[in-house]
Amino acid sequence: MTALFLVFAVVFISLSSPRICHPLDPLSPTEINQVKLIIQKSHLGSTPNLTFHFVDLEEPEKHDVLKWLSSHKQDESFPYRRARVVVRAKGKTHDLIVDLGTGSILSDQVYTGHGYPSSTFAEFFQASTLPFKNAQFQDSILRRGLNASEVTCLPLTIGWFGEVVTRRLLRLSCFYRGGTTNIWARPIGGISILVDVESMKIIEFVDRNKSPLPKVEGTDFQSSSDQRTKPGTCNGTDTNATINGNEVRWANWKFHVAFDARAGLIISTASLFDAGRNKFRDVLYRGHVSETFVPYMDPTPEWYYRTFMDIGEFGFGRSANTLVPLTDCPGNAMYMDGYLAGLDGNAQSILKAICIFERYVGDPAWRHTEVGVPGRVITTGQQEVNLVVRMVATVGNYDYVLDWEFKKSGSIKVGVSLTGVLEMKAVPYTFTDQINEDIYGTLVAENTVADNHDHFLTYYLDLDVDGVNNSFMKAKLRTKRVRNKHISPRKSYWEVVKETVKTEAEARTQLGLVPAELLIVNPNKKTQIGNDVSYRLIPSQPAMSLLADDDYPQIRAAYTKYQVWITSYNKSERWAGGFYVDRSQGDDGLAVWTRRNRPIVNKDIVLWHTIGFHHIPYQEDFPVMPTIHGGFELRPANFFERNPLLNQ
Ligand SMILES: *[C@@H]1O[C@H](CO)[C@@H](O)[C@H](O)[C@H]1NC(C)=O
Ligand SMILES: *[C@@H]1O[C@H](CO)[C@@H](O)[C@H](O)[C@H]1NC(C)=O
Ligand SMILES: *[C@@H]1O[C@H](CO)[C@@H](O)[C@H](O)[C@H]1NC(C)=O
Ligand SMILES: *[C@@H]1O[C@H](CO)[C@@H](O)[C@H](O)[C@H]1NC(C)=O
Ligand SMILES: *[C@@H]1O[C@H](CO)[C@@H](O)[C@H](O)[C@H]1NC(C)=O
Ligand SMILES: *[C@@H]1O[C@H](CO)[C@@H](O)[C@H](O)[C@H]1NC(C)=O
Ligand SMILES: [Cu+2]
Repeated sequence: MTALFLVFAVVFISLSSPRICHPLDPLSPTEINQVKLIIQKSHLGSTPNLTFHFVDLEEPEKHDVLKWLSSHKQDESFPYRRARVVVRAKGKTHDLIVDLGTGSILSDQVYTGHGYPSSTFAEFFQASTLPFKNAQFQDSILRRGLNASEVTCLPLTIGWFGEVVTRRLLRLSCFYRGGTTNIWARPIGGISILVDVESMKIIEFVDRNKSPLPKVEGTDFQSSSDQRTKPGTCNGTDTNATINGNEVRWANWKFHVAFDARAGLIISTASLFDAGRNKFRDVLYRGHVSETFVPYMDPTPEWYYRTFMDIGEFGFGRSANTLVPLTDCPGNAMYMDGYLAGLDGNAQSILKAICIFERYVGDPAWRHTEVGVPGRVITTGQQEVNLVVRMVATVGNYDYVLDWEFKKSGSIKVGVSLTGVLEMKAVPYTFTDQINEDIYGTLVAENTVADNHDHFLTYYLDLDVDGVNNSFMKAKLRTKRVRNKHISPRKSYWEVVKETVKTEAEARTQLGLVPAELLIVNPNKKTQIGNDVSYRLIPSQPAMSLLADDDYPQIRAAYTKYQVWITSYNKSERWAGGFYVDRSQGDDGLAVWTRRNRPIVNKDIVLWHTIGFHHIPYQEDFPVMPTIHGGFELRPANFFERNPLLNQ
């Protein structure tokens, strides 16, 4: 939820560019550096303290990509290559499109709407050092009898609470290491420091000293001995996947993997080989985490503002880790590096940012024992082997393990595992009986409360099921009474009532209220026996935001009131909580776009799905939390003529 300084783990590089093989390939280090040069040569080049907040591939037009991919002239390079760049110059946000082919700036717009681009990690770092030059802070630390050299302050984004005029601000929260590396477990209660990022100055210092520092005992979680087996078995040749640039082929799947500073992992142009038809068939044009929302359930002065939107305020890619073989990924994993731009626009790399491996699940993919054939017992089946694409984002205290798991059955299982350390606050209590006020969380250790909060991860899923034009269908299960007693002694059964959803407003769905299956259907394609070709969304536990609609964080993350939305495809509508999320006011994003209530029947449509966790902390989550898993499955539904596992 807050930025750690992974910038230290980042390697500065100047590599020559690999050949661009796919129009959705992420910007290479050479291209990132080229973007910087183009900006430097422009009118912005002379601006002092120019900072780069966003440098990303400007996604090419979808029809151009599809045309290029389907033409058999893929040795020809894609006609254009562009970057979207957001820089801050003289207190203004410039939103630019840069053409890499011609080295020119195609557009430069000063953004004047609400919200800001995320602060750079260098700014987070600078902000975190400010208290140590501040007399009031040093005084507060001294009065507590603490050693300032053992204090870590971390910057938190502060959301928006109705202010008419906003500034780029961060709030620092401080922790005492003093014998532990688990800083989160030793919050220094009462101190709150507001930083103006633009002037890089402390503009408010508050100390409401009241709670003792939680003790150090039991907070550490670093394993003393390295419990991993020795590396060396880590050799990608164990996986049957073929990786060519960013394109992966495995079993009947073909897809593209990209690393993105904002979204983290992006899966594009995923298609399935259909042995029956002897061709690849489209499934997913593009899928990634679009936004996250992590509001804490504590209205007190030091906590109320903790209503993080990690993708827009920090970035999953910028928070990506170098994966550790045999802890993060198994021994048969292959790895991909990730590239992004630093504050100065220079390319940086995150080595081993993505891993790809075959998972021997240990379960049958299907099986059957047949005893009905006279004289024989027939048992057949197949083991399940899947291909997993993974990255891990550590956004301050939390670690998100993000998986895309491809199955030979045609399913894509999207998984999120949460682990890491809870956000905690210091309290005077050492036993639950002493508590007679609202503590907004759980006493997880002596003098330590972990606050209640939510995690909502919203996925952008541009499904193109067997083609671009799709519809959204709800197959509702409805109880039917049997009227005719002469036909059947049964009184009831359920029937399926299929309903094609006509508009964006109707498509918003709160899961679990009505039994229904949700399908993305291609109304132009049928199986040989006449069923609609489709994919089905299988959600896991439904959770939606419980905040009041008029609460400021909820206004910013209004889309979390429904777990499913459908939009009519628009290339610029990708970020569910808007593009400029830091201090945003809810006037961009899914909830706003869909007010147009566009028709969605037999159109290029995008499915948005939110996975939610209401997190009531438990003692087992201290001092570090065992992973908890959530996710969903996209499963073929009358896509194939029969079980596709039998054709392989
Ligand atoms: C540029 O940054 C430096 C160091 O942060 C600061 O001293 C200087 O005033 C800044 N210049 C402008 C024009 O903002
Ligand atoms: C404060 O901590 C630093 C670094 O941890 C240590 O070197 C120093 O001796 C400590 N000072 C006191 C007064 O304990
Ligand atoms: C991985 O396996 C290949 C082929 O067996 C071998 O050439 C290579 O040296 C191995 N790499 C490592 C790091 O063990
Ligand atoms: C992987 O390849 C090996 C050797 O080519 C083969 O024996 C094995 O069955 C393959 N595994 C899967 C899951 O396809
Ligand atoms: C999709 O439908 C639109 C009309 O909504 C039509 O213009 C377009 O040609 C269709 N695209 C494909 C690939 O069928
Ligand atoms: C695409 O979406 C953006 C943002 O909602 C909007 O401004 C623009 O008009 C849309 N374009 C079309 C063609 O609908
Ligand atoms: Cu949590």
